[in-house]
Amino acid sequence: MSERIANAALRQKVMSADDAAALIHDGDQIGFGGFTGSGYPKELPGALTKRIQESHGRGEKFTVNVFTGASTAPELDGALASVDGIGWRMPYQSDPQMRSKINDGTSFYTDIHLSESGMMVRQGFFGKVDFAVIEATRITADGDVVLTSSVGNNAVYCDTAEKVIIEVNSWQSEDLEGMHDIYGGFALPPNRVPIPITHPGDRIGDKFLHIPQNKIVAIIETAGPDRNTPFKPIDDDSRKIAGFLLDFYDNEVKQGRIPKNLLPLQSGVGNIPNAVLDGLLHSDLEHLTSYTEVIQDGMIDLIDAGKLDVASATAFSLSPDYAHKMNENAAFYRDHIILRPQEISNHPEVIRRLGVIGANGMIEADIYGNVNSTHVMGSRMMNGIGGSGDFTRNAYISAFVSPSTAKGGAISAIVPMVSHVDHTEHDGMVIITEQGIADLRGLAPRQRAPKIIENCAHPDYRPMLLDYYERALRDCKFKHTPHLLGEAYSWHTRFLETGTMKKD
Ligand code: 0RQ
Repeated sequence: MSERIANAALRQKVMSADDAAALIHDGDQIGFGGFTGSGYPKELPGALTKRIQESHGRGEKFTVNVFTGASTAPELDGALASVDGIGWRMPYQSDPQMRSKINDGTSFYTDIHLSESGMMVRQGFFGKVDFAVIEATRITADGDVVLTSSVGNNAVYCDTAEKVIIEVNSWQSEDLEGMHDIYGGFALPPNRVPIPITHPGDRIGDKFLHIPQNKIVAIIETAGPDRNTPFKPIDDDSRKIAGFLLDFYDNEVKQGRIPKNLLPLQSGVGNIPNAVLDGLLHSDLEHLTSYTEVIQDGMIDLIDAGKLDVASATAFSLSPDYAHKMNENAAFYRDHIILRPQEISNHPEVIRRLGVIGANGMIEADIYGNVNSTHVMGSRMMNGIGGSGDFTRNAYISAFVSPSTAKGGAISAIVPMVSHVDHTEHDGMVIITEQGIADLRGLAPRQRAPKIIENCAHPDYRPMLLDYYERALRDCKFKHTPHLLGEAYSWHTRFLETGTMKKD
């Protein structure tokens, strides 16, 4: 048995994943650890999938309700979804199988701001949590748990669940100990107190997760890697978008609105944020800080180059090479990285206080600056709002970044009216595509529209958007936010009917 379980009583609870899965029943609500493919349980979900499949084979009903931190991996979301094992899911996902079960109506999905998901569990809005299933790298002699590559909602699920199952994963570095900062000061209103973070590097909690031992019903030993996906090479459009964003920051410094080393940075995941981090690496900026959700490869490069003093997040989202590097050098990186519960990494109060500057991806924006991050053509769920709302609404400056077209040019990312709204015109401040940047701060709707169309829309769609806007301005009775309601969604319906938003 692994020496990673140092507590004698807990060693007695080691069992196989199959035996642990046998404790779970139809209708159970399970809070799984895991955030963007990091720190999720590796074996119990597969064993549970098998159990569900066998039940279905006998004609019995068996689904579970799945709570997580954010997205997980094919071994968790993918496996359970593939056997129609998930009745309801929250708060974020990005797995192709899970996505298709949400969109074909098999599974309910409640898409929630990541900062609010744990809070709502504590408030009891989702009912009783039956099991928490989390991953640890080590359990101390005192029974304290050292988490792995994400914190996510682990603490809230262990606090609220009736029973806890822990996977102790020997693939994860034991040197992660000391990187986590588990804040336990959550209370329900009216007893809340300020969260005492005034700098991204502040530690306010404990390095261990404390779980009452009588709740722990099973421990499983595992050795599997996280779902670490390689980043695509940075493409030209991403580089252009990153260039616009960095020039914009540079100008903000020149205008005296932000300090020379910027303010704590938040970036979404993906190709464009990666290009932004690469741009920062090749800039002369120093003493950067980050208060964000996930640590990506580019942040590790910035730490290595001595440019990023500290990064606060709730999880890693690393490529396989960088995950290996983290496992080898966690003792070094833990002086520069803090992993917090997502209730804290994404907390509006802290984001607002620190003056975080954020940049997130989008599906589409409209000519007035409303943004859709989640639904393709208004109905098909892509991933979820994730942390984009937590940061956008509360950041000092919040930008949305996207190529100006999708699907080989058949879709314009700038449309007359968004087909679903996640971030209203009141939230986002700056929109950037490879065509250019629209700084919307302080602008009224009629000042915004021409700017977004001229600066951000693709030339193939610019005349169509201008034509729509000018006719709306002429024909709509009310001039504050002019629209032609009968036509506002014609771009989306045309795409659904013909496969392109372009006219003949
Ligand atoms: O689909 O892969 O099938 O071709 O959306 O688009 O351009 O590769 O960009 O990976 O950054 O994702 C908004 C989805 C953008 C993401 C979104 C299609 C496009 C492609 C991906 P294919 P790209 P990205 C921190 C913050 C919400 C959560 C968030 C997201 C696929 O950024 O999920 O911000 N954001 N979290 O073809 C139809 C359009 C489209 C479109 C793109 N207008 N119409 N399809 N696509 N635009 C992280 C966390 O919270 C964990």
